[in-house]
Amino acid sequence: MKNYLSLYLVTNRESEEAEFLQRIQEACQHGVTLVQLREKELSTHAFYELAKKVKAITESYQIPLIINDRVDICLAVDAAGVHVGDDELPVQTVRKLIGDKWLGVSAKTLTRAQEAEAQGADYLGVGAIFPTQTKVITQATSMETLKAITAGVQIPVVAIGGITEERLSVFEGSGVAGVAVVSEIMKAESVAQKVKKMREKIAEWEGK
Ligand code: TZP
Repeated sequence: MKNYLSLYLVTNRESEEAEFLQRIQEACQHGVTLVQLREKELSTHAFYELAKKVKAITESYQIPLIINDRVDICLAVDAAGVHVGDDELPVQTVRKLIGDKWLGVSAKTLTRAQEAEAQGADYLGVGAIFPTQTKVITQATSMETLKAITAGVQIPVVAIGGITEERLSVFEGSGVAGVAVVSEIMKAESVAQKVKKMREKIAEWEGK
């Protein structure tokens, strides 16, 4: 799964649905490697309907879809996996529910990261590394903590929070498998150009 984490798009639905889906489609077409559907305010039914539409897009590009928080939606649409934070079901419970689907867990400390790994996480999301404009309850995670986590677990780690094209170079040598991005892509003037440029920059340090 590590290869799928390189440029990880986390969605933020701030536009009309047609434009939202169009942005996801453009991002998939031009090089994001994974999409996480993150919805905090939709009803279960609306989330399910939206997830089916997003999955139709990601599937057409053979890109995995991860559902934020909601195990039920993940199973209902047969997504590739689910990503959970601290306020969700315990990691080992999610693992039991989803079988061998991918399980991502948010971690802000090395202790939490190692716990999540032991409890069955497939990958970790670590951040916010930089201040973020996206509506989220989070706290800052330093680059030192990020590096301690990548060195202290076997599973792949994705950095998140305020990641822009300009900031990508700071992750060279950090040990991350990739970066997760919301606004830099979802709010880009040209999603296609932004994704292409980010992929090029990531390729410069990937594998180093
Ligand atoms: N978790 C930690 S920061 C964040 C999430 C979901 C939001 C990141 O959004 P952006 O716009 O890429 O800073």
